[in-house]
Amino acid sequence: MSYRTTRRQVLSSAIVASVSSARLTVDCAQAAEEPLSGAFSRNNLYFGSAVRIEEVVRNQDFRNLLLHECDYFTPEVALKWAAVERSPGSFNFTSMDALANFALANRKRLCGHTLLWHKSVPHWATALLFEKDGWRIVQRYFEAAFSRYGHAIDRWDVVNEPIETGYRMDGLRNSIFLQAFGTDYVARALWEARQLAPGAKLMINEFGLEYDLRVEHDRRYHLLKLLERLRQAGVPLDGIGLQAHLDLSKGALSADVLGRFLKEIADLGLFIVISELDVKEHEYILPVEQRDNRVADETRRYLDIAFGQPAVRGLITWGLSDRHSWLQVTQEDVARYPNAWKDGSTPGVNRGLPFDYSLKPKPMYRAIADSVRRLR
Ligand code: 9MR
Repeated sequence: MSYRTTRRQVLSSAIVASVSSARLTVDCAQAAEEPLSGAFSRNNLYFGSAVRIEEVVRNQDFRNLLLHECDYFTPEVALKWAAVERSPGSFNFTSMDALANFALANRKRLCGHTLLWHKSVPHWATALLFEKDGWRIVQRYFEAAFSRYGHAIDRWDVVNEPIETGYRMDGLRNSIFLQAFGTDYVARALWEARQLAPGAKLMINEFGLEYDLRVEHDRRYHLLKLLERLRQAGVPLDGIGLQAHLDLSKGALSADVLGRFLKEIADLGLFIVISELDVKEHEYILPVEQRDNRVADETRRYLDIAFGQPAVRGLITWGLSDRHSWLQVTQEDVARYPNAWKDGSTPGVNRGLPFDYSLKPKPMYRAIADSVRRLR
């Protein structure tokens, strides 16, 4: 697929070039059309990406690309508890400050990702959480985060990934938080956040909810039940982040199943953000063009369903370029093709983000742009 040829692209390239000098340094293949942020905002949506500020600082081209395409950033790591409070009561916000400054200076919005996540509890805290006033250390972290970024962050992932099937009847993850504080730790965290940030949007962020698989069906069911309980109890919850780590090994997406799930969330009065979109590939043996088309097709299928739900407010991809993706081609992926890459070549990186390793847009970029342009 060519990104250089259509009349609309040529026209919008001229417009883009006139609005921002920063944009002039963006590769012309990227600048060749209206940025995603523009297409999204015309539809009352936002587009953004997870970001590590260290990568922005190191790469001028990547910095320009982020500023060009996004109007929202999610800190990929910088705000997480284990990242900021390495020893009790001693906070290091250097990385998050740099990202917040970068966002504010460029008039971008920021997501508060993420406060309570079982995978990001500082080592020193694991025993302390079980002490009599163990909640106090959660409070201290919340207070530090909200007092520092309350002015810059309008939407917080207060609880991340609270659902896990196969262990408890209520589908709640048997996390350190549940063990230390009981099942109402989710509500408690949301109340705590509301007190510290009366005007912010408070969210739960969850993964594994996309496919027509038994386990994902159960995850959807348990998440909806949790949301229902929270709403009935009047707990301050405004929205849901659906991570959308798509996976080409998981079978077909069902418009029926996914559409109904999104509607049930919306019917509870909650808004939805597609919060961590990317695509894990499966058939690394195919020619690159076909791999990219498969990623793009899956993206298009998912977004066409998601954007059919008016409660969806925005889309964040989990990184913008394959250069910075958390998704790896694993040894198991390679082992599935014993006769491939015998010449010493490799499948390279997973190609599940809108821009490739050298920051050239891929068909996935086009799929995102098309999905939003087809909208309301
Ligand atoms: O992509 C993130 C990776 O770089 C970090 O090492 C990891 C631990 O902080 O978190 C990853 O991001 C996760 C996100 O915060 C929550 N959903 C799953 C993401 C991928 O693991």
